[in-house]
Amino acid sequence: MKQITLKLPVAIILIGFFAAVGCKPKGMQTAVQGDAAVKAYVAPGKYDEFYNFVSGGFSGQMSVYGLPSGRLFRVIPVFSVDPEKGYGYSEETKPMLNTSHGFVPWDDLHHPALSTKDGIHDGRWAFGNANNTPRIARLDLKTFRTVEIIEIPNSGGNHSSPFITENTEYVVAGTRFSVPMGDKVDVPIESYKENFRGTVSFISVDPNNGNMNIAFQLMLPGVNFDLARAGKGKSHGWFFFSCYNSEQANTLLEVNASQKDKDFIMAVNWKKAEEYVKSGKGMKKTVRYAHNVYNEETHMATSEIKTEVLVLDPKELPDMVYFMPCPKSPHGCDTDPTGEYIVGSGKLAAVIPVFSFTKIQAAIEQKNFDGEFEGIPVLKYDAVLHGEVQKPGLGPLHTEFDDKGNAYTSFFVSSEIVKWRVSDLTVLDRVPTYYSIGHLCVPGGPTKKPWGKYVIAYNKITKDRYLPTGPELTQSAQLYSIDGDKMKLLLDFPTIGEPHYAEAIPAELIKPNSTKIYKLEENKNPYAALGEKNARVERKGNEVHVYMTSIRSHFVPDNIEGVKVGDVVYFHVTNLEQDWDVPHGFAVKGANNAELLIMPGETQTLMWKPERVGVFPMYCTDFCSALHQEMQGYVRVSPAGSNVPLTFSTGAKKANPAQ
Ligand code: K7E
Ligand code: CUA
Repeated sequence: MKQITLKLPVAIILIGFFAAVGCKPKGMQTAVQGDAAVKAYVAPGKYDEFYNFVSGGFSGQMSVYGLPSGRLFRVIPVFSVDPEKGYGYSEETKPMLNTSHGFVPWDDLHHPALSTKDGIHDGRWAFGNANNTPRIARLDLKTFRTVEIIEIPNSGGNHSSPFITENTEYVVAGTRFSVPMGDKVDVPIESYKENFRGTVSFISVDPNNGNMNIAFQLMLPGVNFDLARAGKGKSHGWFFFSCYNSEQANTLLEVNASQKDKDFIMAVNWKKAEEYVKSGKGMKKTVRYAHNVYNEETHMATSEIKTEVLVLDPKELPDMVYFMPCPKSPHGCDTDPTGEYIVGSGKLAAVIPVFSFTKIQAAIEQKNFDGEFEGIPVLKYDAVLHGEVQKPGLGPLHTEFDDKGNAYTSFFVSSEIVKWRVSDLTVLDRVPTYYSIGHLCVPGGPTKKPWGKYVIAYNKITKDRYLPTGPELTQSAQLYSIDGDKMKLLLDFPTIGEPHYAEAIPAELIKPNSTKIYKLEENKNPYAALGEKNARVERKGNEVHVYMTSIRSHFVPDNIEGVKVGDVVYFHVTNLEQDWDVPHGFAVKGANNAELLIMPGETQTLMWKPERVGVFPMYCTDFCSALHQEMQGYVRVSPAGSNVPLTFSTGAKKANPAQ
């Protein structure tokens, strides 16, 4: 207890800084200057230059904005159910949210990662991490939909994720919480040092179809892995992870994990790991994790529970993992476009250390070690350091890069973005953010080819920037131009959920490939009604299957009788439209479920358990034509045991359109 009270001033100093500086930076400006409005203005009917994929944090979603306008285009449900789109509510999408813990309808998404080839954005996929129940999702950028989710076993929380290698060979997942693993999991929490372990997972991505598979995991000492970046260019084949809590504390981390002057950045030689895997090294461990895949032909997700993972132990397999000391609880860990420099951002550090890949290689070669940490060699700080950015600001978090050799680091405590030159570590410019920036994003910033032009701040606190909306204000981002020597604030725009990281990509890499419709002739959903003549209602015991079609502006069938209390009704609705941007919706009164939103050519299924007798309206929820409001029907529900016959019709009195 004595030790704890002695160290509390660290936290108090931070809170003090935050209150004094973080919330009210000096020189606060509410108005932008000069040509800012013109630079952020995208005229009505004109397209934006970039897509911005922004994580939703605790909303579990990813949202898509245009840049420079800040206009919101779409909210893509990833780990959270979304009644607007029926995601997680339709029978077809429920399996996407299955895990070894059962159906998990929510998560905390921090980091989007856009796929790359040769280290350059290729516009194929976006990946996102689930921080809470460890998972990685893959989104298809043709459809802007979540098409695959893989759970990460042996992980206590998936924060250091999903960062990708140069050719999207792997997405990685590092555990934030170390936890006991294997057979011995019922242990005292105080036995952290003996029993708790961390892992990082390398998940391979099939270059043809994107399918993910856990290739191998590294079993590591119990610490907290925070963030990561792949090497690229000359450092291709390596991966760098920041970690804090090298103190291995299990309580009051704000004090107990801030004791040491230095924590670590972990360097992993994943090509070496691949060699070990090829030569049959590593141990197969029994685990349980879900792998969920959405099939675009059946319009249906399937979930499979897998039971094995390959684990490599760097204590037994040398030359694969090294630690580098890094001042004070590093958060961001970012590699520059050349791959030579690795930037570690210690949240409590007064400098930003920049490591040199060439020096790391030399230090390894010369065994220039500073002892070991839990059996893993620690490289000498001075031997691997390119240099330190002096007096950059307070509370550095994350760094992105432009195409001119400059870095942009976010500072939470001093609430600013600081621009510095990578080669000589000179600070060049600083601008305030409103307020307390977390991540930042330069289009292409984490790639070998930054597109530059803007830096966007994703802020933690909004305070006085927007009209108040009760106790919680909107979350917010700010757009700055970086094409001149000085950064200039152009625009504030609100965001959905809490934005952590984001990536931006030129619109032209995505726009031409966007899916417009699903072709009806390719619809392999087993419950599809491909044409009105195939629409029908069938009873199987207490299940009633309605094979329904929708087209402007009616359903077939739209009158259904003979459903009974105690039945389970499945409305399989096929949207027969083959025009872009003509979804139909479907909803039934009193359903303990959401709506369906069915894209042209697609089939989706709503399950309904009618619990009372009556006639229940059903209708299309998406305003699809001048006669949208006429797009409606009725289901008659009779008492259990009633002998009202099962009939269905549209536009006729009890005539079956199929006959
Ligand atoms: Cu800095 Cu979760 Cu990437 Cu938020 S994390 S800021
Ligand atoms: Cu279909 Cu409104």
